[in-house]
Amino acid sequence: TGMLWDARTALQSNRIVPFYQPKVCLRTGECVGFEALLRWHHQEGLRLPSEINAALEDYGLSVQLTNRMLDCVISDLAFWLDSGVDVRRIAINGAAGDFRRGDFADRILQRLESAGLPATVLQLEVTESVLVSQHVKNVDNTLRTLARAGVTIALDDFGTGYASLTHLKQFPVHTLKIDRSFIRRLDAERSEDDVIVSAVLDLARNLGISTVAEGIETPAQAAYLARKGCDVGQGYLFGRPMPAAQVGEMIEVWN
Ligand code: G
Ligand code: G
Ligand code: NA
Ligand code: MN
Repeated sequence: TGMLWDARTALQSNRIVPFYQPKVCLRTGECVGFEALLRWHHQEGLRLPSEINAALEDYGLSVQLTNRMLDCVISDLAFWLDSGVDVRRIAINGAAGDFRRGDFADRILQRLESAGLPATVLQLEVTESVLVSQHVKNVDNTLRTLARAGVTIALDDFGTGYASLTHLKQFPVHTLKIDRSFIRRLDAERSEDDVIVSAVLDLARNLGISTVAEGIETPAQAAYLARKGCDVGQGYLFGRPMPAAQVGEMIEVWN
């Protein structure tokens, strides 16, 4: 398809880059890290990941896409470390296809080692669907290897997929990211989302898992979540995904 051709060309010509969206401690207001979100500079403007992801995943190219993002993120991290910009932790997104061959942990850890970076600068976000994929054995081994090395694991879009609560015990999950669809109506009166979000926050607290709320757009949502004990917030209220060049300034302003 034209889409696949475009996507492959973009991968080869380095027109896929990470943008970085800040994560903010809801208690102190400090910036505690960023999520790397891919952006594609296309002739017709900036394209979003959903468009490229679907095209590449169908053709088994998600490994190349993740490698490209990893290379960019690690080179940005090395630059930030050199120039005294403390970004804390950067999260990258893994796809189901990344776990097919069983070499995902090596792909991450070898790059960190080559760059002389500690594993603790990275977090891996995976969606619930990855945990129930057919490569569950590889997923389990990979997440354990990464966690042992110091890469933390976040479960993305929590509450929208198929993962059962058992997965929280089975896999080394450090962080739950509560999906943005539950956050949207939090400042409306008595929405069911209040009940769900409160339950997830309680569950996470009792399991010793930290929490991130996605898609925070209003101060009321942030205040509600802070009151309920949610650790970290992410969303347009704090910042949109931004190019690497703006990250240093963001940290200076917030911390
Ligand atoms: O940035 P945006 O809202 O368009 O992201 C849409 C979806 O694409 C999100 O679910 C996000 O997790 C996913 N995504 C963003 N960047 C990457 C990436 O580098 N790799 C993978 N596999 N998914 C990504
Ligand atoms: O699948 P994932 O949850 O990782 O998707 C994150 C996507 O949500 C990114 O594409 C990002 O651009 C988008 N996003 C981030 N913050 C907000 C927000 O506050 N509001 C909305 N509507 N989208 C957001
Ligand atoms: Na994500
Ligand atoms: Mn998400």
